[in-house]
Amino acid sequence: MSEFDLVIANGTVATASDTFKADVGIRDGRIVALADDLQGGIQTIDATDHLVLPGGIDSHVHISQPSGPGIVMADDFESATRSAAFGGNTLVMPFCLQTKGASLRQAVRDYHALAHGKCYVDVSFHLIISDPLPTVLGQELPALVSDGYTSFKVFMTYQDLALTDIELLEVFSTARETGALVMVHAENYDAIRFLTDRLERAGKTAPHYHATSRPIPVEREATYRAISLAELVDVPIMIVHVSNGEAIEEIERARARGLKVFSETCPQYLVLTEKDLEGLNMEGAKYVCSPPPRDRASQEACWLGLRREIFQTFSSDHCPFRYDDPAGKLTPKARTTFRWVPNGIPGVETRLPILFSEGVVKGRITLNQFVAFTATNHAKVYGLHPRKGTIAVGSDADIAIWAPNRRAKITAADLHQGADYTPYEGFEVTGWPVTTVVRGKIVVDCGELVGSLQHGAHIKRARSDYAVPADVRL
Ligand code: DUC
Ligand code: ZN
Ligand code: ZN
Repeated sequence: MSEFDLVIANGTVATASDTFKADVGIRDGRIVALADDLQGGIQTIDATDHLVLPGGIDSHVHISQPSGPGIVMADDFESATRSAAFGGNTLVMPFCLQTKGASLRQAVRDYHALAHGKCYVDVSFHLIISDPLPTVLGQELPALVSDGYTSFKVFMTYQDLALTDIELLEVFSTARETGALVMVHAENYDAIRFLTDRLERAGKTAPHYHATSRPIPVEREATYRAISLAELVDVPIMIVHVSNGEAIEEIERARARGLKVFSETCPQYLVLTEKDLEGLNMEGAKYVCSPPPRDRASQEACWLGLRREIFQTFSSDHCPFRYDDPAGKLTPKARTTFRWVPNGIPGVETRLPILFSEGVVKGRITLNQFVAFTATNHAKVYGLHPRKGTIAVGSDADIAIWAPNRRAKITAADLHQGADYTPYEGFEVTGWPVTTVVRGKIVVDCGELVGSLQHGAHIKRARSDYAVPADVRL
């Protein structure tokens, strides 16, 4: 009998802490050996001149999420996980949305039905709490956390999603009691409504006014308020999609006070600006996401936040809508005002190449930081480590093999997503993931899809160490 099902030979392995030459021996979906020269694989991949990295974990993606009347997300589980695999990811974490008045448990059942048999890579669900009913906070949520859904997102903006301060406090308090990690979308709903009404009255309705309606103070205030409310109940929080230096300063100030405030940024805040929303006619709608891309100074602040490891995770916030589609960005109402442009951009396939090229190749971050920001820290923050997010004996064999010198120009025609455009069209990168292995099975082989929709599984998660309140000693 062969010792290994698969050997990845002659590559350079990098983890969040080390870079070394080693062969990786895989059996029954797990890494069972790391050594100089492994023989005896049923199958061998020659990774000479390639990097062997933990498969990307994208802990912030939206798949088949209800998005309002007449609007349909561009990706279902099949296309999203295919696109993720081509982008070097082995696990993605989409959000299971509770709609107002509805049961969270039923939402989870329905979401599993959408994912079942439709995943090329592994998935693990976060929850979104839109209606903190007594039954949800008292019974459903604690039971779901015990069942392995150990993180959930709350919104401080959007009709039908925004929670009031007292609701946030109730939800934060439940997170503390159950040991779940809360993710916060920090933007001030009333301020956005005020600015949007004023812009519309002045006839300023083109897509680029989306950015004008959500300036930095809208995000900075909500970030500070979320932190303060979390401080009141002593619960750790994760501020997602941070876009600028003033919000980062609030996070740093909170940390300096000893609070457990974690944070995430995304590619759009490193390489896009609000100028991108100024395209002709409706073209700017392709870049409408929230918070909006800002300016060069904000980009620099986010790079510094990565370099100084203020951010733990770098996610795509993949939230895809087709552009040329009445069920997407060009929904008829969107032509009347930016208020109705579906909010979000695709990015699960381009997240890793953009950070690798702009970060590692250009010397802004190290290769080991890249691994931490794109895989290991996601696993640690969300209760998947050490099974996921690293290359170590005993861990799942979730691996991306990279051609570090390969040059590519990003174009929608080459991507494997459901959306008909990419906000990064024409962006040039160096370094591309060529082969993706999920629990020992090759899903993408030198740019060819060879995986099966039955292979990707939903992964239950442990409670995160990051969710332990600051005053509790382990
Ligand atoms: N928040 C997200 O996290 N994704 C897309 C839209 C939004 O507001
Ligand atoms: Zn959000
Ligand atoms: Zn999101």
